[in-house]
Amino acid sequence: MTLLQSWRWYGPNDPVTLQDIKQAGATGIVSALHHVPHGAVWQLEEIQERKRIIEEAGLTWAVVESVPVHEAIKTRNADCELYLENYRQSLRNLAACGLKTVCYNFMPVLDWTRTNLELELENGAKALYFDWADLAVFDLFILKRAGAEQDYAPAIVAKAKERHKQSSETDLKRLHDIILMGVPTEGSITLEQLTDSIEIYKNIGHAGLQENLAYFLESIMDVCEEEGIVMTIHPDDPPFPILGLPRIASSKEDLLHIIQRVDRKPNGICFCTGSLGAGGHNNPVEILKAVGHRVYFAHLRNVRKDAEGNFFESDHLDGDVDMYGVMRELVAINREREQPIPFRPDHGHQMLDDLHKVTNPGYSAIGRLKGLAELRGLEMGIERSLY
Ligand code: CS2
Ligand code: MN
Repeated sequence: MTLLQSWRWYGPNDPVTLQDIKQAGATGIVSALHHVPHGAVWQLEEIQERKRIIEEAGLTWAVVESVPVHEAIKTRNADCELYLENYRQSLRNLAACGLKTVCYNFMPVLDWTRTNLELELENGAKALYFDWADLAVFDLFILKRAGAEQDYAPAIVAKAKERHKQSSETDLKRLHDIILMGVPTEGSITLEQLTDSIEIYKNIGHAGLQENLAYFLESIMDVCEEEGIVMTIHPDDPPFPILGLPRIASSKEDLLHIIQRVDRKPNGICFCTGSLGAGGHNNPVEILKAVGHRVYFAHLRNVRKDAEGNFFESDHLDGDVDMYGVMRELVAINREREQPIPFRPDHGHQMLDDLHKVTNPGYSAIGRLKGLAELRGLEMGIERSLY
């Protein structure tokens, strides 16, 4: 049994069609009802409708990514119980439609963060990029967060000041928009909202956020067990604290803590090599060996870091992540499973014809097609030579 080759599809508005995905060779669809406001119950009819569209194209809806966890749950505020009940109801409705693998994240306020969505590579393709000095420009001069300077190395602060001097209004606006950008169709947040959230999370802190995650998991595990659902937490991206916000899913220790703190089978992990691999403290192969028994979904992509810790998303088989090592381990884990583990190429470069199209950052077709093709070949090579 091979891994399940999957592909994220944003729904009927995604410029990449289900037909395109079939040509790319994926059979599992990773999708979500992005139009449903965060925290609202996913209605049965809506789930059925999305499922129907996917199946009519001859594909299967393999993973729900994501059922977003409302900020009320992450911060455990007064509305928490209401949103937990909504979450449980969404899970029940998904299970009623046969959808049993769910991805989510527990990153405060922002999902993944980059500072440039079109870093031009030597070959002309474009990649997503994270740069510390640019983040510092945002933090110090756009967000103007109190005490921000202390969170950066002096050399980065100096660089940021210099860069800020040379930035035009347009440059700063672009940086502002990129950092505050949300998942396509789910919308962005404002600077004011971000500032308010930073204050709230300052009081919660690292340990508090860990507790809030444990509370969330404990509140949904019975439903998951009853319905046969597995939850997979997506690691923090990037895997270190930014903008003064706490991070609790950034390392091997964090992931072990999560699965041990609520030690029940549905409490699983979405193993994202690109997110984990962006941290110098992480060795993805080692992490997979430690937590593999709870990995029910994988995101495979690569990153290349420089000495300062800036990183860009590199080709799937070429970067700091030992993709051969990861795939070898994943294939071994998959062989012990009854259901194949779904994986998707996560992001890809914007390249070839896609350079002339409007695409979702990281989610253009051709770059992911290339990534998927390489990963599929790698898997087959491992299968044929080792087993
Ligand atoms: C995704 C995340 O594009 C990506 O990097 O892996 O947006 C992911 O869907 C969420 O963090 C999971 O909740
Ligand atoms: Mn990912």
